[in-house]
Order: sequence, then structure tokens, then C-alpha cells
Amino acid sequence: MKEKLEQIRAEAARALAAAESLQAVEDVRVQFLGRKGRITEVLRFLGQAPPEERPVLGQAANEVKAALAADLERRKAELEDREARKQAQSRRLDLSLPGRRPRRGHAHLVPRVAGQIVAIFSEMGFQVATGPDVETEYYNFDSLNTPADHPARDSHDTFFVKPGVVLRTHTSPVQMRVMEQMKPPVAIVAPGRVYRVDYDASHSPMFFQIEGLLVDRGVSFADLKGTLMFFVQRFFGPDTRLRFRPHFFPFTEPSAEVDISCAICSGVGCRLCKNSGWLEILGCGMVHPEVFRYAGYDAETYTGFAFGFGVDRIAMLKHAIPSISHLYENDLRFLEQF
Ligand code: 2U9
Repeated sequence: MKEKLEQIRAEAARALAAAESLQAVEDVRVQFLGRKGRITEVLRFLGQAPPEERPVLGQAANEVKAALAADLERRKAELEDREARKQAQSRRLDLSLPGRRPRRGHAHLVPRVAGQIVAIFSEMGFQVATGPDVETEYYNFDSLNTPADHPARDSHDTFFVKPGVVLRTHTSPVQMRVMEQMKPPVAIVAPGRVYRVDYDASHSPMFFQIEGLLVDRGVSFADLKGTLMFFVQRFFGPDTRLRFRPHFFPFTEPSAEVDISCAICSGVGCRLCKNSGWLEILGCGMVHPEVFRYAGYDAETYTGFAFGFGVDRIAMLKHAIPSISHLYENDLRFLEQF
């Protein structure tokens, strides 16, 4: 029986040395010290040994049991230590590795062009004004002399949030709010998003506008022309020509649409200008006296001009972009070109 114990101990030592995981160590424990384990089995036969040998054998069996338990603990600690080292090794900071370069973004074409336009008007002394995208019908239409039955007020053209409240269809309400707050002279540009129920190659339901307003004593249509000429030649180049065509807007009188000589062919005729030599870029006019009345300005004392353009359209003309959807589909292969 003693030899048997020695043999079991040797076997257990071999099994333990081969155990490469905590689970394998546990398996060895069950195999030798478990309820049906090899040592337990030996102890069960202790009763059959001659009585004088029993204390010696019992002690020997207990010693083997204790030694095996200690071996198991040691092996377990060894494996745990090895695992911890491996983990630490894999997390070690390698200062020789090349740094990861963060991908740098850049401003989207539309706000960038908006910034360039605003900068040109700032040079002329215009201040920047902003206002809410969600507007009352009063500020978006009524105060701008747009009659209740005007087609633009239809739900086919304007997004209604609830009765009397719309997504602004132009940034004109910003100028109206500024006029309510301050007396002339006023010289402001209002950049911002606007919304219209419209969707094709040249219209998006949301687009970016910049409008301008200048009010003072003695402001004339000539001042409007000079201001727009300065802007256009700065933005599109010094040889750019301007053409005013009579038009109608409820908030200005007289009103005009403005064309520039084609930025691509300089007026010779090309695909961009549909062979006309001209590109329509903005609308403008002298502020309607009725609009002054809503603002609380005396139309006998003050005159003013206003203008408005779509930044998207200007960006498209400058870079010969064929469809407005390119600007808002967020395809980086397109956006990264600018
Ligand atoms: C006030 C008084 C007058 C702003 C103006 C236009 C002409 C114009 C369009 C150009 C292309 C809008 O983006 S677009 O569709 N705008 O033609 N806007 S005059 O007139 C104002 C604004 C505010 C108080």
C-alpha cells in the first residue's frame, strides 16, 4: 500500500507538470483528491490493512494528500503568474511605434463659400445677423408684404410646423427682426439655412442663403449696383460683368434679377450658361415702403436696398457642379475635392 501511495504521488506530479491551464490543474485535483479520486480510494482500503500498520499507513496517506494539495496550489499560482505576465507583455507601451496620424477634416464647400461671401461684405462694413430657422408666418411672410393668398405661402411650397409657424423660406425675417430692434443706419448680411418644398437637380428642400440689407438716408439703386459690382468682381474675378433684369418681389420695389457674365466662358457661350453667356446669381431691389411700415421706419426719411442669393447655387456655378444633390449627399469622394 505504501508503494501504491508513492506511485500515485509520482503520477500526480507528472500530471501536474503537464497541466498547462487552470482547468487542467483542476482536473488533476479531481482525479487525485476528489471524492472518487485515487487517494480517497486508497484511504477507503485502509480498514482492510492489519491494525498495527493502520496508523503508519494513515499518516503516509495524509502526507501524500497534503503534499499533493500543496503541489496543486503551487502549479496554480505558477500558471496564474504566467498568464499575468503574458497580459502585461501584450499591453506594454512600445514607444518606437510610428504615431497614428488623425484624419483631418475640413469645412464643407457650402459654409466655406458662405464664409468667403460674408468676408467680402464685411470689408464693406456689413455686420452679420442670424435668427431662428423655425419662424412665424408673420416674420416670414406678412411683415415682408407677402399677401395671404401669395402662392409661396402654400403648403406645396412652404413647410408648415403648425398653423402660423413655418420653416423659414428665406433669411429675410432676420433682417425684419433687426430692423425692429435698431434704428438706421443698418447694414447687415444674414447667412443661414432655408427650407422650401422643392427637389430637383438645382433645388434641395434645404439650402443655404445669404441676404443683405442696407438702410439709411439717401440710399439709391446706384448704391445697390455699386455694392453688388464690388462683391461680384471680388468673388468671380475683376473682369466679371453684371446685368440687371426687371423682376418682381413683394418685399422690394423696384426689383431686379442679376446675371453675371459666365464664370466659365466669360460670355462667349458654353454648356454651363446654356450658350447665353450669362448666369443668374441673385435677386435684389429697393426695400418696399410697406416693409418699412411693418418695421416702424419712416419711409419718407429712409430708403434702402436688399438682395439675396443661394450660396449653393453660387458654389455650383463657381465649381461647375451639375447637381445640388452632390452638396448634401455627403459622399466624401466628392466633398474632398474642395
Ligand atoms: C427685408 C426686405 C427685403 C431680400 C431679397 C431677393 C431679392 C431674392 C432669392 C435669390 C435666390 C432667394 O435663394 S433665392 O431663391 N432672393 O431674389 N431677396 S430681395 O429682400 C429683403 C429682405 C428683407 C426686410
